[in-house]
Amino acid sequence: MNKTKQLFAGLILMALGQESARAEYSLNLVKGVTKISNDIYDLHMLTLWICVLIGIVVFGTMFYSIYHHRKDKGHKAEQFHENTTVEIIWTIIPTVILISMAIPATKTMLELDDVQDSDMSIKVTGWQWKWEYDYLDSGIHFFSSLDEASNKARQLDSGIDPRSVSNYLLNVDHPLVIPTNKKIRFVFTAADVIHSWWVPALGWKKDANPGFINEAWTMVEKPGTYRGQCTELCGKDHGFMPIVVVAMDQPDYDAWVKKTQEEAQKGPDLSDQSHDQLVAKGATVYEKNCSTCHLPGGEGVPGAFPALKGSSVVKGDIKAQAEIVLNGKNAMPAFAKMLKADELAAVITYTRNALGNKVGDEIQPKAIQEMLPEGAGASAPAAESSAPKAEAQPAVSEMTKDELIARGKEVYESNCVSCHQAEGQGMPPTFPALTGSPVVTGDIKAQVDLMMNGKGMMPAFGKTLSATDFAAVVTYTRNGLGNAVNDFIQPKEIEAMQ
Ligand code: HEC
Ligand code: HEC
Ligand SMILES: [Cu+2]
Repeated sequence: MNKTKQLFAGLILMALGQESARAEYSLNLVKGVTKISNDIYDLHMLTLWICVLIGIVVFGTMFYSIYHHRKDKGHKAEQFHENTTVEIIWTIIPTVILISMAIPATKTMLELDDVQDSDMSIKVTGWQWKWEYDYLDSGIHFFSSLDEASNKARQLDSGIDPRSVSNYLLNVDHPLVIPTNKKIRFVFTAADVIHSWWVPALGWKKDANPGFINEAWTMVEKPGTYRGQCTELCGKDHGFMPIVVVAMDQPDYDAWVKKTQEEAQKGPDLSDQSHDQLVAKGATVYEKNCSTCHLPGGEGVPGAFPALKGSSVVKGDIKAQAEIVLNGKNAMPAFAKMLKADELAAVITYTRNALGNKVGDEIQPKAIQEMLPEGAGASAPAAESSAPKAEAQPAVSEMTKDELIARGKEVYESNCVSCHQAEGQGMPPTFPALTGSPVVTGDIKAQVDLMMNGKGMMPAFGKTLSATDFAAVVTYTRNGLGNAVNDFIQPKEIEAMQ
């Protein structure tokens, strides 16, 4: 009964165009905060008014004729066919109307698709169930998930009233921060299933498909916080990966970039922790990252997500379990890149000593750090991940081709896969394939040059990789990933060029 009353109240408020305290019942599209979103709004209004006008004219004529020319007044139906004048009029008028709508619509569509001359690019990757943002220019990289308050409240029988949570299901832990008045190009892809990135205030929505790149752009004029959601329909959990965009004026944005880069440099806390500390911290990490699939109590979803409660993997060798959590397995995502070493150690320890399990052991962040591929773990930009390596190897020494290839594979996996993909197949047309690439199979100096200085969206690696890593990855791309050029370059030669 109460529900019905609320519904009626909502409908009445909606009809009156009033805002209720709880939600906005506005009838029209939102205007948004970009030129494009305003253009789209204007286009919508133009078309709406044209339709209203047509409706009034057509129905007006109809009702007028029906009333004034009715039979009891003595009118007789006119019998005419193939009246050329009438046919010409009813062809020309709709054509003119259609053209008058098509011209502004085409203009807006072209503008919507024009990602050229952007000031910066952000790669957006959809994951089950979070978003990953890669700032291709500054190297900033992080994951953005549902905020903790919403996540707690949304659990079945949580006992928390969602109305007591501000921005329920529309808030995240790390928002996407962008500068105002800059043309920002987005490239969209996904790591698992199809997602869809939608912030109404920006005026558009884009699908994020695995193995495929979509593009869009925005330029926000006013600083502010703009909220949106994943609008993919397949699977309820897309409803729990909201999007928050924070637009800041350039000085504030610059300060944010600096702060974020400094934080990333700090890396994970690798100090040893007590068993109880790890378990306590692991509970939070588990709730945020694992409970969607394995469920809060660890009972899993039979047939889809195995139970961790009593799992032979969780009760077995701790290293083997860490291997699965770090590198993933089938539908289980790889967490090596998403969580820091201390968080990984905590959540692994937690699964073994909670959720009905009592193994009694723990793993320390240091042990996890050793298992991570270099450069993964901390959401550190590529620059930081390779810096310590350069220190560990002050003098560049001669290496054999095989040594270079082996090392190059590691460097490739932590610095290049996100764009050129695991097998070097790339994501054409945005990220070229390295397998069979004319650059990789051509002159080695030209390849080194391109990688030193970057090109378009290809970052410059001259300063971010050590001479050894640089030589190794060049050698690897030419002799791995399906290429067999059979040459190599020594770190010394790279050093001379850096
Ligand atoms: C998107 C869903 C999903 C999320 C999120 C997820 N897992 Fe899994 N997990 C799976 C699936 C599916 C498997 C089964 C993999 C297989 O064997 O094919 C699995 C397997 C496991 C296993 C091995 C269990 C066994 O008995 O085989 C462990 C341990 C595990 N996950 C831990 C975690 C931890 C810890 C987290 C959070 C950091 C996590 N998972 C997050 C889907 C998920
Ligand atoms: C942020 C995404 C990104 C990353 C990371 C990246 N690249 Fe690229 N790469 C590109 C793009 C985009 C191009 C195309 C540049 C152009 O021609 O405008 C490219 C081009 C290249 C080319 C020339 C290929 C051709 O056929 O034109 C080579 C070689 C290359 N990259 C190697 C690497 C190596 C090795 C790494 C890792 C050390 C790497 N890239 C990391 C985006 C990336
Ligand atoms: Cu989604």
